[in-house]
Amino acid sequence: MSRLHDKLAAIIPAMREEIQGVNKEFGDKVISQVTVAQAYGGMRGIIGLICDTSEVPPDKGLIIRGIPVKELANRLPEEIFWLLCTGELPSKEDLADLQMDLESRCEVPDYVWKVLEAMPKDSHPMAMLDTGILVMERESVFRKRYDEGMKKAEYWMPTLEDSLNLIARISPLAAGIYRMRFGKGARIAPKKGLDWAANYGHMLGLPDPTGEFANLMRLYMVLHSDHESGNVSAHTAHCVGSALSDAYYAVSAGLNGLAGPLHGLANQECLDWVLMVNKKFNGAPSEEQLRQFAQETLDGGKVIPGYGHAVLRITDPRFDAFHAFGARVCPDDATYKTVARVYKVVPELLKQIQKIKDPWPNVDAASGCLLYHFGMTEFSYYTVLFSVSRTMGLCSQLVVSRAWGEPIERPKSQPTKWVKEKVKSL
Ligand code: HAX
Repeated sequence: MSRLHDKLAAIIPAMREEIQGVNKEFGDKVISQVTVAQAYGGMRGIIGLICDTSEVPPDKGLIIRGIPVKELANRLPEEIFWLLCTGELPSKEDLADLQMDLESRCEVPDYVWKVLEAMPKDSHPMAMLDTGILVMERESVFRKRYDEGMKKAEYWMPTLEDSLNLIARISPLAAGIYRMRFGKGARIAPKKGLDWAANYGHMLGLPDPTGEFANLMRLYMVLHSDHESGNVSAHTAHCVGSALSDAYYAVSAGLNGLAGPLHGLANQECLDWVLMVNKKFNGAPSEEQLRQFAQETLDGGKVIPGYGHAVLRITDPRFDAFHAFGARVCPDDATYKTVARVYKVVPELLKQIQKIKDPWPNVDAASGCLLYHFGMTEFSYYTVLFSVSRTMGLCSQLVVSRAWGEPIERPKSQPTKWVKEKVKSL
C-alpha cells in the first residue's frame, strides 16, 4: 500500500467521528436560509454543501486546507493533492512515494486512443478529454469492488485507487489529445523521474529551453487544483459521485461542466478577447484605447471574459500569481502587456455597472497569455489544462466524501405555483 493510503487510513476514523459528532450534536441548527431570489438565481450563497478540502472566502480567495493559495505557489501539484486529501503537506518521503506511485500508473490503455482517433477531427479538445476519461471507466477498481460486495467503510480505498490511476493517466491522455487534435505528430512518452506537471509539459512537446514552461505548468496545476465544492464542475462531480458512480463517471461529468463558457472555457475566451484587442490596435493598445474597446464590448451586451466571479469580491490571488509570473518571465510580451493594461482599466469600468458584484479579474484573465507566450497558441485547448489540474480537486473531494460516508445528494425542487402560494403565507 502507498504512504498516502496509509496516511488516510490513519486519519479517517477521527475524521468520521468528528463529522458524525457535529452532525449528531448540531443536526437541527439552521446554518443558512433560502430566499426566492436565491432559488431562482443559481442557489448563489446558499450553504448546502460541506467541503473540507478547500474554502473560498469572498475577501480572501482560495485557501487549501487552511493555507492561502499564494503560499502554495512554489509547491508541486503532487504536494497539493496530498494536502487536499489529508490536510497536511507531505514529507519528502511521502512526496517521493506519491510521485513513484503516479509514475507506475501512467499508462493510458490503447483502446482509449482508438476511440479518440474515431472522433471527428474537429471535435473540441474538452469533448475528447471527457470521452477519454469515460472510456477508461472500464478500469474502475471501485466498480469491481462494489460489484463484489465491499463494505461501506471501505469505499474510500478503491476510490483512492481510481483517483490515483486517473490523475496519473490524465496528463498523458491530455497531452496525447493536444498532439492528435492539432497535428503535432506522434505522442511523446513520459520521462522517468520528472515531476507530474513538468512531465505533462514534456509530453505536450513545446520547446522549453529555459525550463520556464515547466515552471508555468507546475504553477498552473497548483492554482487550478480546487475551489471548494459549489462551483459547477466540483458540484457536478460531487453530485454524480454521491450516487456511488465511480471517479471516472464523476470526473468526466464535472469536467463537462468546466467546458462551459461561464466556467472553465472562459480562459479560451479571455485570450481570444485580448488577441482581438491587439489585432485591432496592432500591438498592445494604450489605456484609453482599451477603455473604449472594453466599453464597446459591454455596449454590445457581452461580458468581459476573465472578470467577475460568483463568489470572490477581490482580485483573485490566482490571477496575482500568474500576473507575477508574467512580470518575471515575459514582461515585454505584447499579449501579457495587454493583459496587465486590461487590469488597470477594466475594474474601473465594471465598478460603474451596478449589477456587477465583482469587477476584479479571476484566474482565467492571465493564464492564457502565458501559455500563448510559450507557443501554445491553440486556445481551445486551454480548458483541458484547467481540467487536468482540477481533477486533483474533484478526486480528493470524492475520496473525502466516501471516507465519511456522505449520502446521495437530493435537494428538493418546487414549481413556480408552489412559490406563489408559499410567499402568501410568509
Ligand atoms: N462583464 C460584463 N458583465 C458582467 C461581468 C463581466 N465580466 N461579470 C458579471 N457581469 C454581469 C452578469 O452577466 C450579470 O448580468 P445579467 O444580470 O444581465 O445577466 C450581472 O453582471 C450580475 O452578475 P454577478 O452576480 O456579478 O455575477 P454572476 O455570479 O452571475 O456570474 C460570472 C459570475 C463569472 C459568470 C460572471 O462574472 C461572468 O460572466 N464573467 C465573465 C466570464 C468569466 O470570466 N468566467 C470565469 C469565471 C471563473 C471561473 O469559474 N473559471 O472557471
